Amino acid sequence: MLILHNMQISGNCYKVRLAARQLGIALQLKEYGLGSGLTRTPEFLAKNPIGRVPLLELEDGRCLAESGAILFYLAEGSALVPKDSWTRAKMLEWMFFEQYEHEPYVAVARRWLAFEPKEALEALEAKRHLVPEWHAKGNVALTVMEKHLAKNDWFAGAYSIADIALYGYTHSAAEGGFELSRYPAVSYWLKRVAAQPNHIPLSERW
Ligand SMILES: N[C@@H](CCC(=O)N[C@@H](CS)C(=O)NCC(=O)O)C(=O)O
Repeated sequence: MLILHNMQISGNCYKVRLAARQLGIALQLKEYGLGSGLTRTPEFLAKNPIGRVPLLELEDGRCLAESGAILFYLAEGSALVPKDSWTRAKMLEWMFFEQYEHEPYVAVARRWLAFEPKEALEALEAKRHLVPEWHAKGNVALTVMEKHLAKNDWFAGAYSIADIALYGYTHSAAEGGFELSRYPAVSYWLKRVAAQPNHIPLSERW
């Protein structure tokens, strides 16, 4: 069986759990707690030198990092990846947008404002000056999404892994101090994603 090296609260890991569930792919989960240091052990770094989860481990021991790459690997050939090459490229465009323009601000604000363990308060204080920048840049990304979703139901044709990738941290953006009520089209899209067959919430244990 495929092993997902997982952190339950991570939106990046949630994307993979959600796609796998919707694709009917079984996963064995191995949990890495936030701040546990378990992603930086020599054993884990031998599997993923980047030292981060999600990490998908195949039965033959090959390992694949990066949530977007894992989504693409699991979903290729399914209805979650457009058949048409242009629409598939647009899907990838949104997934790269998610990683460069959205996740570094929307996810990072949530991570530090909602989840950093008490013992790391000093580290949070050192980052406090970055919060306005995370919010400003995260709101730029949400505005880009809002403009697209005002005219389209999905990011690339039909519901695809681009929607899953962007849902991961958008649906929990309030935990990072973002006001989703400012984005009505995004809010309707969140409801459409959550209404897809076999949707699971981030908190659901495998
Ligand atoms: N670009 C990566 C980001 C992965 C990432 O930042 N993972 C975090 C959890 S969300 C992590 O492993 N943190 C633990 C660590 O850095 O040691 C992806 O999309 O998978």
